[in-house]
Amino acid sequence: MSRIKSIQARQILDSRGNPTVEVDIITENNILGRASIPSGISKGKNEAFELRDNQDNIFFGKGVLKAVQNVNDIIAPELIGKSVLDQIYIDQLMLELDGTVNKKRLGSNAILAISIAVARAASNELNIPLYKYIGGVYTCFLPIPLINIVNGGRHSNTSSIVFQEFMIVPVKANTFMEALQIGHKVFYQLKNLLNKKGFSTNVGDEGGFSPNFNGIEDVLDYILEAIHIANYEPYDQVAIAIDCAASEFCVNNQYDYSIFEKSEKKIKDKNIKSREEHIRYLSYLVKKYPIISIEDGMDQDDWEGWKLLTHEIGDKIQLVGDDLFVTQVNKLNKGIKKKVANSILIKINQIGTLTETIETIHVAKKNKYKNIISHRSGDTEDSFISDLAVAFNIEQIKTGSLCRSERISKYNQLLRIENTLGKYSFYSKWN
Ligand code: 2PG
Ligand code: MG
Repeated sequence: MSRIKSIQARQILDSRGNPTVEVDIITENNILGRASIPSGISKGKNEAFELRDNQDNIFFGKGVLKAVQNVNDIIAPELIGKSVLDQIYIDQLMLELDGTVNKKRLGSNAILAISIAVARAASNELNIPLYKYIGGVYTCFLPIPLINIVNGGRHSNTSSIVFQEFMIVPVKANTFMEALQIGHKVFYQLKNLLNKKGFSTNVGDEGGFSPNFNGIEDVLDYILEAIHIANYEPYDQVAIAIDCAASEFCVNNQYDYSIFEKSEKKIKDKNIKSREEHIRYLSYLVKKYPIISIEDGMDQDDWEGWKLLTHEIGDKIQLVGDDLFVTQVNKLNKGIKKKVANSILIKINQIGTLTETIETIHVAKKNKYKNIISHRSGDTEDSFISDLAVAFNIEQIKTGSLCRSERISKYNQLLRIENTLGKYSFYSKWN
């Protein structure tokens, strides 16, 4: 029953137009499970290996035909006839087939596409919504969205802002729909404000605005003003979250705030902060603005800095490890032991199978680290992460701004889930 009849991988394009892997799994009952894989640009160095063709003249080397071939020629023959209900077994089989620590042989993009397609095929076979198939009958919480509103760092080539993401957090809403409506109001008030000042309102990779702001505090001032104009109480109703993506601007243990500076007058040395100065600046920002979450405040290798930062503000706000933990149990365990950060960003393609992702989520929960489910800056219309968030009653999701269809597809899936759960759905509380 529910056995795999065929597996077909193909190359499709992600939101940046770069190739990515899509997999179709068809069961003997002719039920389809389809999945496509996202791709980051500010990657942690310990992420699972994303296999690319590296042929310069085709898609600038970003083709994924090798990964597609690995699915069709190596993995598929092993999985035909296996039941899509045996998720853990199938994931384990693929890990053994790969045989490397970081999925270098077959590619995490090949393995993950199958892993997710198997889950989807199983939920379709059983005719149970995906979130319920994965999480069980008591799944009922809709996550708080960390809504991207300004893009900087590597996600924009028009802004010189060194921090990668500025997000708004509708902490007090009754429903997920209301949370989006609050976010929408602030997003468009910010757009109006920027328009009035003659700034561009073009958007970056994750859909946030990215004009050439005059520094980090300038961005935060604009966001705060937009929250005020929208008539919300900063902090109590709408708070701010930041992803510094500090690994992208840490050079020789120092934090270079001018690394993305586009103007001629770049005075490099003036903008380089020592680890301590950088931490002091972050805690100053937390005092001045309604910031409740900072992701990757420190570089992925700066464990000492992470310790200091956690000591400084870890009891006041959420400190999220992204590049630091790369969704991997061993890295998270190291963090728990060293008492660094208090939350973890969960990105399925940093680890590469559904089973391993869920293991990491459980370890975090057990140790009272918050989980935040996340998209990637290059993403597709696949909304799997929305179901994943609800499946484990995870309180937060980060999936971009309120524009660009690859971001909206995640919000729309959450709206569908909220709508189907009806009175049995609950919007998560910030705590
Ligand atoms: C991040 C992610 C997603 P990327 O740093 O958190 O927002 O960016 O996918 O480019 O790694
Ligand atoms: Mg990040």
